[in-house]
Amino acid sequence: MNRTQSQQIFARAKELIPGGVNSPARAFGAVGGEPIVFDRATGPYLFDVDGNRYLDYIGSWGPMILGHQHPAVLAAVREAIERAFSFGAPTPGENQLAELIVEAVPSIEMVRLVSSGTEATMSALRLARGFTGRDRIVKFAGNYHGHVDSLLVAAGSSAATLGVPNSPGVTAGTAQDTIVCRYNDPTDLERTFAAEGSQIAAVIFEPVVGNMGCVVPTPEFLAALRNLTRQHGALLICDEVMTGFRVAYGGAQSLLGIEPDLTTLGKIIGGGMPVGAYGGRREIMQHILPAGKVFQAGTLSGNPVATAAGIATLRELRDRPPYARLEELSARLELGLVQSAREAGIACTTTRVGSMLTLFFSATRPTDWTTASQSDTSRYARYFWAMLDRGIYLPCSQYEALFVSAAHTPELIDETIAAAKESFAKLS
Ligand code: KE4
Repeated sequence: MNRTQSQQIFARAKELIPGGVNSPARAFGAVGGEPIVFDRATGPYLFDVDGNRYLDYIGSWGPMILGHQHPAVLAAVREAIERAFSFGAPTPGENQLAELIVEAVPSIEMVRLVSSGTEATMSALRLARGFTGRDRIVKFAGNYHGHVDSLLVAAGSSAATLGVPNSPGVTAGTAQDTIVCRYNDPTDLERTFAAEGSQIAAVIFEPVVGNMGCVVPTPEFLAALRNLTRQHGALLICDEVMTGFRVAYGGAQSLLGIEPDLTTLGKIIGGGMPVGAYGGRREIMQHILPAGKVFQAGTLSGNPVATAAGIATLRELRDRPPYARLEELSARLELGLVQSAREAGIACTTTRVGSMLTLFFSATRPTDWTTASQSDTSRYARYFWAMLDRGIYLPCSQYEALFVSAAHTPELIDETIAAAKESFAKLS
């Protein structure tokens, strides 16, 4: 494929923007080479600045569940722009989006809109600390919740469960209030609560992990999360930024039967525009300024153009649910990938929940970061490029999930499987 324009634009980008990207996930760091510069998108397709077409399995890292340029979303945004870009004041759309979220997710009685998933998780943690008066938070290795200082923390030394910064600029003082536990390990969580329970404000977790590749929780782990937090007076924060409205209209919590105290959302609720949200029990949310004393604010929170895209997207998902079709398409893709890898003699496993799927280059299905990080990332990189050269745009890291959209078709899934067969043949 000719990517001359892309290379020229990206060369200039690297002079203007750190790493040439406005988010490191896009930089192709895990697969090598240079990212592609895109020009436009429609349905399941992306088109780069050189006119090459790709079948999109990233969907802007999750938001584009309906596919690109869905007519209803496009019309809603066009109509909103004609009225105003932004007021910095209440608008009817904020109520409409809040209503849709509250109706879809029973554990959310009240919700605050923000402009990104990071803002949502950052605010939820501050609220949990303000509500409980406690300092400690618990997260899990392999879970990503945005670039919040207190969550950019790696597991501490084996002796201490307290975290250590995993980014320059995060202070030791911040990291020491974060405890990093092992995902799917109830005993580790029990041990942590036994030692620190009275100081823990909240536990935040991905209900279906997307950020170490797709990893699912065990029933025992889910029970430990809910029981231990309730027993020790800590809040359970379910980070559904990726899974919200993705794996089901009610999010992963509706599939897993877990009732968190707070939920964070993003991605799909903006339909591709910048929207995040955090919400939960009314008695907790009422602590947020100006109803309560926990400060949180945002110039473009609830922006009318962004909320218009989110409202149109959620209404489409509510009124014409695509989830059964997404399940069929995604199961077809998963089966095809597994069979193709097996025929090529390549050790792979898959984990899938609805239209969220990861093909791990590993003989064992990961259950936590320790097992996920044993995947053959260099083989994944070669697979990524072999597929890209066949017009299939996959996540540029083994530790991400791919997403099938409602704009995909069985024929396009079969094209993807055919490309995978050719790609696996090049790997073995
Ligand atoms: P944003 O701030 O990027 O909108 O959301 C942060 C976030 C929070 N929680 C979960 C579970 C998330 O997956 C994310 C962001 N996901 C990454 C992809 N795995 C976004 C891609 C990027 O960082 O550019």
